[in-house]
Amino acid sequence: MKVFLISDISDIDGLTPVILSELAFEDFDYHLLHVTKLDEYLKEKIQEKFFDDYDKVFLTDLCMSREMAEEINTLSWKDKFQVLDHHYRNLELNQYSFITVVDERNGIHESGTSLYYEYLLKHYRNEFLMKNSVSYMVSLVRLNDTWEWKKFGVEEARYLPILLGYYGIDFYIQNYVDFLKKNKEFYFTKAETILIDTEKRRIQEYIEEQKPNVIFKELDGYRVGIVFAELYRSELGNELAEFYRDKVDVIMIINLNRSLSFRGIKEDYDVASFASLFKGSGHKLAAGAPLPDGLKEKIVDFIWKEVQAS
Ligand SMILES: [Mn+2]
Repeated sequence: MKVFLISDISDIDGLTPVILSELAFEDFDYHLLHVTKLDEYLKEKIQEKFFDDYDKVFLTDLCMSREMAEEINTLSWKDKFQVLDHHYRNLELNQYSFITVVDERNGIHESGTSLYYEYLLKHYRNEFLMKNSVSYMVSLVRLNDTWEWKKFGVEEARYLPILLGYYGIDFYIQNYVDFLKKNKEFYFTKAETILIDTEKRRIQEYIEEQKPNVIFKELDGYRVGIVFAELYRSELGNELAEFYRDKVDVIMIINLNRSLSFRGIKEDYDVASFASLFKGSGHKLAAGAPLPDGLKEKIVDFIWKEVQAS
């Protein structure tokens, strides 16, 4: 069986399905992308008949638009696709046979990785997938992605994104494929523990540095705290939302090289619906959106004008 995986490039929840696929399948290829690029990518690849080479195409931690799903639904081979997603705004797409979206089940929030792992265990169970090391890593990813680690006090769930930051995507994947094949139990090595401790200190310093830089605004009934940052968006967003709890309902992080991120900690404020004002989407407490077109050029123009006026 030849398998193709399309998954979200932006965090460990999107990357871990690649690792799991390496454990589950012998003949396997993948492509990582940002969800905003997914429709375009699918359209192109369907036109090229790219998927003809594959028996199964998984999409994890992301979902196509309704229009795209509608288009795929007309294909005779649509059930070659299997979407496993947990973004609750896509729940209504469950009507399609090839889409499964689960946000919460029995009080537990799912993640792309946990849904994919469950699917693999059900259909492609093997000795690798059944290892404790694998199921433990999957649980860390889920706790991290849903931010439930805070509730359960599982500090270790913070560590995988830290290592991803150090290793980069390709090495992170290869490292954990090898590790999980070799080890029955999951653990962080001595060297990794040193990296993690150092990084934890740096994250805390970075957050402290950003606290006084927050710009306060209001939009659509939301009180917004805005910061410019490129690093540690989840840690930063959550901690700032906590720190400014009385002043803001949502934290907006502007990463000029990537995207807008939104983080909240209040159940009554839907961060994903706030993100939709910026053509974004996500979860109730964590969401993202693309940068406005031409933003960098506008910033440069603004700086130029200031200089010329002076
Ligand atoms: Mn996710």
